[in-house]
This record gives sequence, structure tokens and C-alpha cells, in this order.
Amino acid sequence: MPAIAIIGAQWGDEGKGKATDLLGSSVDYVVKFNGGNNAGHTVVVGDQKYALHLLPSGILTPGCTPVIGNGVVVDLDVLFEEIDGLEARGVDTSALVVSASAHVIADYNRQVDKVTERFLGSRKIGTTGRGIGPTYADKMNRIGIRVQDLFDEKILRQKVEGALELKSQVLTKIYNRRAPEADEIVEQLVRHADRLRPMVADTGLLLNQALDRGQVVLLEAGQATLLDVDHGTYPFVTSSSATAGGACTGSGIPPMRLDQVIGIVKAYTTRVGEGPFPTELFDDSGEHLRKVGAEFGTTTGRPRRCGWYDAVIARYAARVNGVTDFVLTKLDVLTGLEQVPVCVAYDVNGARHDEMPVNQTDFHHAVPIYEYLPGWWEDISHCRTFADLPQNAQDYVRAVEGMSGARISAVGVGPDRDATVVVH
Ligand code: 2SA
Ligand code: GDP
Ligand code: MG
Repeated sequence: MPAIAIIGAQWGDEGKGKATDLLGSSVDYVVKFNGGNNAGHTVVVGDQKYALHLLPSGILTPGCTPVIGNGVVVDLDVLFEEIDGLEARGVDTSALVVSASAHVIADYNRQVDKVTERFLGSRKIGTTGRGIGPTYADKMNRIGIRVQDLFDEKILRQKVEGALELKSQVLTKIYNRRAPEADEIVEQLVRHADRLRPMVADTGLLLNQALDRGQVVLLEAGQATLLDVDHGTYPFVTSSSATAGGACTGSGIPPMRLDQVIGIVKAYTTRVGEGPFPTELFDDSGEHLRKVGAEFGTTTGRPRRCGWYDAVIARYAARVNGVTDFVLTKLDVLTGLEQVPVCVAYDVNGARHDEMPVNQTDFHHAVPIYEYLPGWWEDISHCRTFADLPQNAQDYVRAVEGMSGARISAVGVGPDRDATVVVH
């Protein structure tokens, strides 16, 4: 029975949280498989709005087991703050399961993240400052601290001391900052151990057994394809695997068990942080999209950079992830435009590129080649079937589908759970 991955097809904030929440009632497990509290998923349920960072969006669905997979980096302070915040609003979080192999974000990594960005100046990445990159770097350097280490204080201390041998050098010698003592870090981590212990499990085993029983597992990405450490616009990326491959490594579900890959793609494009963005708008149209689309970071509140739909990126995401279905979100935001430009290819120094340029430098210089599609004025937020959409909106969806490398199965027409048009 199915394992379904939901991934972001652009630079994030496509509406993955809403899509996950929408499917939640028909799935048994929702797994966050990458990233940490850099993510921000806004889910609107009736008159309630939830901003989730570390917890999987499935936490809002009664009967669905939310799982933090091994590929996630966990800030324990944030984990319990988020749990307490939801519990205070009447959301039952007691089913949450956390992988014993997920890494934890130690305070020195938050410090290194922030100070590195300051140090880089104009070359900064524009990170969320949550310690994500340095924690993944520790994982790869084999000096990371894992959830299971919290339950053996002797081992934990050894690991923290080992990590600090390196971190202290970085913080004091390079950045001229005070390095924390091992005792401080150990204390900050172990104080969560008792509360965490009952939630911890071998989540890979749990999920594979669920699939064996015929249950449905939804794998929910944080960030997106163009922010993936391998497939994104490196170095302007996050430090995890946000693509369908990452759904497997970050959860322990093997590739052949993935049945469906749903790519979430916005009807236009946004990006937060630094890095190339060919269709970015610097004029009133960009301001219009930001305003109408409420494009501000869910985690940091930063204004998102806005631009037109980029079909080159969508095709790339379809290929990298093996997208079986796209959900085209925020179509309502495009209402009221005379014409809607869609980028179909790039011009790089006079040469046409129908695919992502192989060199990052070329991508920085890519100039969009636009096709202009006729707009619509009718309010579409109450549409619930494809036929309800005005003809030009239908044509926009069909045109974008034809360019993007996979079928569009649903269209978002508003933030609410039910503001969705099912196409296929
Ligand atoms: P990091 O902190 O190391 O992951 O930052 C590296 C890059 O990844 C980008 N990034 C994001 N882009 C879009 N949305 C994200 N989540 C929040 C949201 C962001 C926010 O949902 O709005 O509130 O600002 C997210 N998380 C990381 C980041 O901008 C860097 O370019
Ligand atoms: P995620 O990181 O991919 O989960 O996306 P975010 O939650 O960061 O940003 C998406 C925003 O768009 C949220 O505020 C959603 O409530 C909102 N949203 C999702 N789908 C739609 C839609 O179809 N129309 C409109 N207007 N808003 C939407
Ligand atoms: Mg987001």
C-alpha cells in the first residue's frame, strides 16, 4: 500500500503544509524527513491558523501518527514549545514519534549559523539562523549529536566534548566569540531527555511495518527542490535533501516503496534568502504578488522575493523527483491581471536554454523568455470543480501543465483546507 511523497517544486513555501493537511485524513502516518525548524508551514483549518515549523503538518489530523524522521535536525527547545503551543489550543500531540537517529541542534550550532552569516557579509546565504547548516555539517563530519545520545549521559558528554574541540576553535579563533562549555550544552540537552524518551523509536522499522500492514504513509518535505543541497542552486540552498530521494534516506523507506510523488508548485514563484532567481520581479508586479499572496516568511517574517511562473524549474523538479502529480497552488493570487507571463526557457548570453543550465554562473545570468497568457477577473476562491474556473484560468492551468512535465491534479484557490479544485 502506498507511500506518498509531497515535495516542493520551487524554492519553498508552495503550500506543502496545506496539501499535507488536506491528505491527512486519508493517511495513517505523516513523516517529516528533512530540515528542522527552518521550515514554516501555514495551515488554515476553519477560523484557526497554525504555523508549524518542526512538527509535521499531520499533527493537526486526529488519528494520523506524526513522525519526525531520521533525516531531520531537531531543536529540542522548539520541539517542546511547539508541542505545548498546540496542546494549549486543544491539538492532541500525544501520538508524535521521533527517530532515535535524528540529529539534535546544539546551541553552538545556532551561534555558528548566525555568526557565519554576519561574517560572510554580502556573500551570505540568507539562512533562517536556526543552526540547520552547521548541524548537518556536524552530521557529515561525524561529530553530530543524535536523539539517542541523550539517554546515555556519559556518551553524550564525550560527543559534546569532541564536537566542542572543533567548534571552540571556530567560535573563538575565527569569530572571536565565547565558546560554550561542555557542561552547559549537556545540561541544555539532557533536561529534555525524560520528556522525549517515550516518543523515541526506530521510525524506519515502524514505517515499513505500517506499509506491510497496508497503511498509508505520507512523506512531507521541508524546503524544496531548488533548495536541495544536491539539486538546488548551490551554495544558495539549505543543507538537507529536500527531494524525493531525501524522502527515502530521511525516513528509511526504500525507493521502490514510493508509489506517488506529489510536487507542490505555486502558480507564480517565490524565494526567501539569497541566490539566483531568473523570473524575479523588481517592479510593481512583484509588490502586487507579495501583497495579494501574503508572501512573508512563516518562520522569520522576511518578505519573500516574487516572480512569474518558471516552467523550466517545474520541468527540472518533475525530473529530479519523478513527480507523478503536481498541485498548482495560489492560482487565486493571479486573478485580476491583464496577462500572465510564464517563463518557458532562458536566454543565456544569446543562447536559448530549455533546461536548467549546467553551470550555476549561467543560471545567474539567465534571462527569462516569456509566453503571455490571457488573465481573468472573476473571483475564483469559491470554485470547487475545474469547470467552475473561468475559461482563461482553465487555459492557464492547461498551458502550465503542458510545459511542466507532469499532470496537474489539483489547483489551490485559497488558503482554506477546502479551497481546492480537483482536476483529475
Ligand atoms: P537554512 O536556514 O540553512 O535552511 O537556510 C538556507 C536557505 O534555505 C532557505 N530556506 C527557506 N526558504 C523558504 N522557506 C523556508 N521556510 C520559512 C517559510 C522561511 C522563513 O516557510 O517561510 O520564514 O523565512 C526556508 N527555510 C530555509 C533560506 O531562505 C536560505 O536561502
Ligand atoms: P509551505 O512551506 O510549502 O508549507 O508553505 P507556507 O505555509 O510557508 O506558505 C504557503 C502560504 O500560502 C500559506 O500561508 C498558506 O496558507 C497559503 N496557501 C496555500 N495554498 C493556497 C492557495 O491556494 N491560495 C492562497 N491564497 N493561499 C494559499
Ligand atoms: Mg514555508
